[in-house]
This record gives sequence, structure tokens and C-alpha cells, in this order.
Amino acid sequence: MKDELLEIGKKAKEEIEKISNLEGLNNLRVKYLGKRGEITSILRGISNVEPQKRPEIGAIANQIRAEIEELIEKKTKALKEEEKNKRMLEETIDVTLPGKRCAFGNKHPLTKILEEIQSIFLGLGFSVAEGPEVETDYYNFEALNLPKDHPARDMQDTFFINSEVLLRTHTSPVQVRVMEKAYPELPVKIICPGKVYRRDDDATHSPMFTQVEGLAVDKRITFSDLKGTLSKFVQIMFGEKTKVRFRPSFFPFTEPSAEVDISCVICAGKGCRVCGNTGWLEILGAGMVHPKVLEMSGYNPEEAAGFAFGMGVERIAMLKYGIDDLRLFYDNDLRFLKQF
Ligand code: 2NM
Repeated sequence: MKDELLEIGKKAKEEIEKISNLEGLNNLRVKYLGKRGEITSILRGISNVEPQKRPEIGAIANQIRAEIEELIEKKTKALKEEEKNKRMLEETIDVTLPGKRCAFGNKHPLTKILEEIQSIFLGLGFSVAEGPEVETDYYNFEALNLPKDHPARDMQDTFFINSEVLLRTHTSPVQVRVMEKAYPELPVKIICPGKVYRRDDDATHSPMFTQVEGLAVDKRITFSDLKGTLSKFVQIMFGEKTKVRFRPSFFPFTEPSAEVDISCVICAGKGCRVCGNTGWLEILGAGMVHPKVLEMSGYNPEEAAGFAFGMGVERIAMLKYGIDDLRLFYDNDLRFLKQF
């Protein structure tokens, strides 16, 4: 029996030595150490051995078992290591392969135009001021010479939150807030960009659009200052050859008031579809700040005067880029947005 056990030990060692994969090694483990393995089956016959010799046989069996276990353990480690090294060689990364390109975004066309407008007015000495989009009736209407019963309030269809709170219909309330805060300091030279809201919705009107309004208040501001400032702006924005025309108009917050036209950027004034064959495009409203507006903001209209103007950024962008539908700005179609 002792010889049989030693023989098994020898055979097992040889087989473990030869084996080259983990699966085969596991089969050997079952073959020699398992419940129905070779060592176990031999020990089944221990009842035929003289009782005095049994402990020795048992000890030898245990020792051989332990040796086989250790060998299998070592071999397992070696095979696993080998497999890992092989895998690492196969899985090398080719750093010369072309990388995945990161898609670059770009600024929204309205942002680009707005930044261009701001940069022009910064160059003319204006600062940028911002204010709330949810306004009070006082700042949006009352302080701009639009009392509650004023018919001009119908000119702007308003989104009301309640009777005193609303979505601003223009950025003029920001200018009122700035004047109130600045008084008695002069000059005040600001532009106010931002979103405004009106109850309109079609190909040329959106319930939300972007406006830039400007304001200059000083001891002696005249209509000439307004003309010079807007002419300069138009020439930088649309080209030096662009002509400017002022037509009389009406706004409750300015007196006198004017609509400002530029010679058509499409046909250079000859007449086309875009300008309706007039050769002119309306792009701005403007005027001298109404004395009552100055007074409500704290300034004495005998001592200070101001001009103000307002424009729609969408309209400027449509003219500059030749876009014919306002809704394209808000659809978020990348095929459109990527072009700017
Ligand atoms: C326009 C046209 C004319 C305007 C007036 C004021 C203020 F606050 F000074 F009274 N801000 N903006 C104004 C004047 C805006 O937009 C078409």
C-alpha cells in the first residue's frame, strides 16, 4: 500500500509538471485529490492493513496529498501569470491610431451678433447694464411715461404675472433702474441687452426675442449726438457705405422720436424683395428721452438731456446673415447653427 501511494505521488508530480493549461490542471486535482480520486480509493483498503501500520500509511497519504496540493497551487499561479503576460502582449495599444475627434461647438448666431453690437458700443464709450426679466408695472410702463390708461400700452401685448408684475416687454426698465441709481452722477452711457417678451408668434414675431437698448444722459446731449452715434454704429455693423435715414415717429418715452432706416444691405438701395422695393430697411427706434422720464428717474430736465434707442437683435442678425425666418434661431437645428 505504501508503495502504491508513493507510485501515485510520483505519477501525479510528473503529470502536473507536463500540464500546460488551467483546465487540465483542475482535472488532475479531481483525479488525485477528489472524493473519488486515486488517493482516496487506495485509502479505502486501509482496513486490510494491520492496525499498527495504519498510522504510518495515513501519514504518508497525508504527506503525498499535501505535496500534490502544493504543486497544483504553484502550477496554477505559474499558468495564470503566463496567461496574463500573453494577454498583455496581445492587447497592446496602438498609439498611432487616429484619435476620436471632439466635436467643437460654436456660438449661437444671436450671441455672435449681440457681442458684435456690444463691442461697437463699448468702443463708443458705453457700458453694458443688465436687469430682471420679470419686472414691475412701474419700471416697465409707469416710469417710461406710460400710465395705466395710456393707449400706447396696447402697442405691446404683455405677459402679466399679476396686475403689478409682468415679463418685461423691452429693456428700457433697466435704463430707468440705472438712472435712479446713478443720480446725480453724469454722464450715464449704457446699453442694455437682453431677452424681452411680447404676446406675438409668427414668422417675423417671437414671444421671446432679444433687444439692445441704448441710453446717453449728460448736461448737453442733442439729437446730433444721437445721429452721430447711430450712424457710426451702422457703418461699423453693416459697412462704411451704408446710408442712414431718420423718419419722424412716436414713442411715449421719447420726444422727438424717430424710426431709423439703413440703405438696404441686400440691394444697396436699388430696391429688392427684402426691402420691399423701397431701398431702405427699418432697424432702430430712437429719440430724445422724454423730460418726464428723466424727472421720474431723479434728473432735472432743465439740467440734463438724453438720447435713447432700441433695436431687435434677431432682425440685425437676419439682415447680416441673410436669414429669412426668425424661428430658425430657436429651433436648435444643428444644420442651421453650425453655419455661423
Ligand atoms: C426704443 C425707441 C426709442 C428707449 C427709451 C429709453 C429710456 F429708458 F431712456 F426712456 N430706453 N429706450 C427707447 C427709445 C427705445 O426702442 C425701439
